[in-house]
Amino acid sequence: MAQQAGTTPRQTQGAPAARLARWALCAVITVTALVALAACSNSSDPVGNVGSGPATGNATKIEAVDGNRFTPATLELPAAGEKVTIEITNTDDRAHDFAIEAADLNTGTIQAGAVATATFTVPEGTTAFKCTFHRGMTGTMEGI
Ligand SMILES: [Cu+2]
Repeated sequence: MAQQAGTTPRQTQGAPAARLARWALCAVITVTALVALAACSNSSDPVGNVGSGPATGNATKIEAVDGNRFTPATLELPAAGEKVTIEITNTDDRAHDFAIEAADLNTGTIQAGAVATATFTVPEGTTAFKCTFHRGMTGTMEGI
């Protein structure tokens, strides 16, 4: 038997209240699952002169590694005032990012196995960098 457009077969299982209760339960389970997923999947958006993929020219190299660490954790850069590119390779199996708050810069999420670059002018003195996903995943850089 053909159905009219815009109509659905009438459900006959259960009273309306029971169907509503099942629907509400499904909605609660779905929302809970989405919230749990969001809580364990880190992400950040790119800010500043950053890019994905390897550097095209000279770059200071750093890796994000297993154990929520950067290596090396101390970077020696050209003299303050010079432009530098840092190439960040994520060799870990979880996502990280690379941010320099003093330079208002963030690569955005670097997925496992991915490479990103950050280009900026070397600040005076010692400058901190970090992964915004993992507390304590930090390092410092200094112009030499
Ligand atoms: Cu991290």
